[in-house]
This record gives sequence, structure tokens and C-alpha cells, in this order.
Amino acid sequence: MTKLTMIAAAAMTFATSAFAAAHSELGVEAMDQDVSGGTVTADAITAGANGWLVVHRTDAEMKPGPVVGHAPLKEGMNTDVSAILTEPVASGEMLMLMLHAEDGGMETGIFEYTLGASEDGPVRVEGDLVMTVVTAE
Ligand SMILES: [Cu+2]
Repeated sequence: MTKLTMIAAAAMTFATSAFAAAHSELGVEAMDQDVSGGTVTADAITAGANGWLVVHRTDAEMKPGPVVGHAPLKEGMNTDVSAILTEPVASGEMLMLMLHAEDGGMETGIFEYTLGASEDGPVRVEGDLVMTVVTAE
């Protein structure tokens, strides 16, 4: 191994551990809220890279359903992130606010995910989705 590749390897190890540290803090925080104004808001979202807040319909089974909104996220801490709902959400209905990546699609900055697609798909931490569920008031 040359000196240069050793430095590269060391840098990569550092990057990986920094990424792992950032990753463990990923999260979505949101409260039950009135969405009759046509938007839903997350109080805080920590993203490991630029990506998307994706709003899924869900129910008591807590499975992500159809997408009814999205909003761009920057790497790091995002506060007060609002997504415009693409259809009405009635009082009592549940929404899942999920962290998605900006990966695997054809274009950067264009939201290309549809349910089940890999383009701009969900971020997973040790296999788990990064999300929270709220109920429309
Ligand atoms: Cu999702």
C-alpha cells in the first residue's frame, strides 16, 4: 500500500464513522395538528443529506400508504418544515411523516418517488424507517 492510498483509507474510515454518528441522530418530530389549511408541518427533521420529507397516509396498522405531500430538506437540522397536501385529509385521519433521500432518481432536486419506488426512496437506519405519525385534528 502506498502512502497516498493509506491516507485515503484513513480518510474514508473517518468519513464512515462521522456518517454513522450523524445517522444515529436522524429523526422526524411532529405533533398532532389541524391540517384543514392544506398543509402539514414537522417541527424538526434531521437529515443526513439533502432529501425529502414525504407525507404518507397511514392508519392504526402504521404501514406507509399513498403519498399526499412532500417538501425539500437540507442536510442537517430542518425546523418548521411544511408540505402542501395534494388532497384533503379529514380530521381523525393519520399521516406518516417520513425522511426520504435524494438518491437513485434521474434528476437532483426533482421529487421522483412514488409508493414502492427506489427513486428518492426512504432512508433506513438499521433497517428502520425514519418517521413519525400524526393524527389530523
Ligand atoms: Cu416514505
